[in-house]
Amino acid sequence: MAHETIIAETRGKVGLITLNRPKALNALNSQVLADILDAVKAFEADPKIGAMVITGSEKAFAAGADIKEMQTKTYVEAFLQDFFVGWEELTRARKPIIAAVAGYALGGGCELAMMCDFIIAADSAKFGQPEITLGVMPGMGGSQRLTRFVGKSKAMDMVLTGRMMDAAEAERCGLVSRIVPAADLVDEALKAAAKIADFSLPAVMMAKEAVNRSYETTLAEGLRFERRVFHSMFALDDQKEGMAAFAEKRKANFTNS
Ligand code: CO8
Repeated sequence: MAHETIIAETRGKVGLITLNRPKALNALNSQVLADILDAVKAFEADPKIGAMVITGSEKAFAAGADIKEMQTKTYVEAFLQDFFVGWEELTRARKPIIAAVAGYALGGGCELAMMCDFIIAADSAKFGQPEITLGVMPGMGGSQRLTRFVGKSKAMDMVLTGRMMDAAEAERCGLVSRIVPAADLVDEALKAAAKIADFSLPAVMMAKEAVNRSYETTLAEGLRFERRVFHSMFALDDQKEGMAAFAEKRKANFTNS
């Protein structure tokens, strides 16, 4: 898959997307959006792919939405284009996506990472929502998703002061799932994605859907949803295989059926 602003490649059962605008610290412009959506769509449609990883460079996962692209926009243009709405499409991906973050994940970069299913951070990672320093506020989900990840007090602190948070603080407050040495970041993220991709794809997709549901509904509704989905899993060959493999003390051979 050839793209202008990303490199999309497969590593076994994993689709790897590397942001590739080094001169702009991977700032997210409309071409990056189009390229990422195109690659994700292709990986979603590829039955050999079970999970994806989105990463950037050692210096920057992404330093935000492209300030130079938005600088001269008028209100009417932003409104009519429903500026940034396209990124929501990424959250509709049904296969898991891991964000592997080294260096700066600022503004839209932090928001892109939060749109993924979980974040693995290099010890060099720095997260922030510095939009306030530009005279605006987060526009790709930061005011909502960051608050759900880290709670109101820390989200207010980040959004209102524009300060950055290092990897240790991000792990402490639940923004990232784990920290790894910067040199191992992509390998560790690929390892995690490969592990997911070896499980039953329908079970993985249902589990992702159920966890995401917890963001959108009450506990009682979420629990009902979980139970229904759990019951439906007994229709999967992979449930029979997974439990038989446990009983027979052997490795399961999932067939995604
Ligand atoms: N957009 C465009 N270009 C960028 C961006 C960006 N977000 N970030 C960095 N660049 C460019 C720089 O302009 C520079 O280009 P050039 O060499 O042509 O001048 C190049 O990348 C390298 O950057 P620096 O020289 O600044 O590198 P440093 O190592 O000195 O600094 C920083 C790194 C601290 C990351 C610094 O680049 C920085 O502060 N970047 C901006 C961070 C930021 O403010 N991000 C938030 C952007 S706004 C956003 O994401 C959502 C906005 C929501 C608005 C809603 C409207 C509807």
